[in-house]
Amino acid sequence: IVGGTIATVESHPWIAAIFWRSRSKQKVFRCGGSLISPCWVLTAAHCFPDGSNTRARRFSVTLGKNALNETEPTREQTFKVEKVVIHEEFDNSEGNFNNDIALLKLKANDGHCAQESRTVKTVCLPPPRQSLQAGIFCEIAGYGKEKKGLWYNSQYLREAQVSPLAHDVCRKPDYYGDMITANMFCAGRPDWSRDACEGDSGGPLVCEMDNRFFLFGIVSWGEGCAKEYRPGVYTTVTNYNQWIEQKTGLSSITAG
Ligand code: 4AZ
Repeated sequence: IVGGTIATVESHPWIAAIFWRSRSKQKVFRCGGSLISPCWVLTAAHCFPDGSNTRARRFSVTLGKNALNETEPTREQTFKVEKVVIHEEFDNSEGNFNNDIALLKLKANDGHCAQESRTVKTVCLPPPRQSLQAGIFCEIAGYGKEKKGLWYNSQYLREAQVSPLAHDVCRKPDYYGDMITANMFCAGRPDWSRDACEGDSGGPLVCEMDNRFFLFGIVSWGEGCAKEYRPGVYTTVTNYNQWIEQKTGLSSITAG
C-alpha cells in the first residue's frame, strides 16, 4: 500500500496472508486474500502463475496477522490449502489479467477451518449486480510495498482509502483505454496519492453500505503504484457471485 497508514488486523479481520513454501522449506509471502466463509479465501488468479491445482500443498494461509515477519499465536490462525480453484477464463494474453479471481479451500484442523475471533471474521459479498458508485470511499489493505521499486514488502498490515472511478473514465485513452474490461474497475485518489502496490495483489477492496463492509474488489493490477492516470485495477467481485457459489457450494454467503 502506497500512502496509507499502519492498520490493525482487527479493522480488516477478513484479510488473509498467502504463503508459498519453497523447496528449501522457506515460507515466502505471495499474496493477500479475503476470508469469505470459514473454509474459503477469495484471491487473485495471477497469484498462481503456473495455474497448478496439484501444488495446493505448497501453499498456506494465515488469518489474523498484523506483522508479516512475526507470529502472534493467540491472534493468528494458520491453515494448509486443500484446493486452489482458478477461474477457467482467467486470461493474461492481452496483459490485463481478465477474470483475475481464484478460491483457496482451507484444510480443516480437527473438523473446523477459521474460527471467529476479534482478529478473524468473514467478509460479506455484495448482492449480485449491486453497482458501485463512483466517488464513494472504499478501503484497501495489504502487506505489499510502500513504494514501487522497493525490494521489500511492508512489515505491517497497511490500509488506505480509495474511491472507485467511473468505467468510462478509466477506459479513456489517457487512462487505461480498452485494457479495462467489464470484469474490472479502477479506484484511486484525485491526487494519485494512495494506491495498492506489489504484494497487495489478491487482497480486499471493501466499501461500506448500511454500516457493513462488502467485498467489492480484489487487488489485481496497475501500471506502477500511485502514478498519475494509472489508478489501481480491481476484479469486480459482483460479476462472480454465481461462480463463487458453484465452486464453494455455499448458496447464501451473500448474507454474510
Ligand atoms: C502488483 O504487482 C501490483 N497499483 C498490484 C497492484 C498495483 C500495481 C501492481 C496497483 O501486484
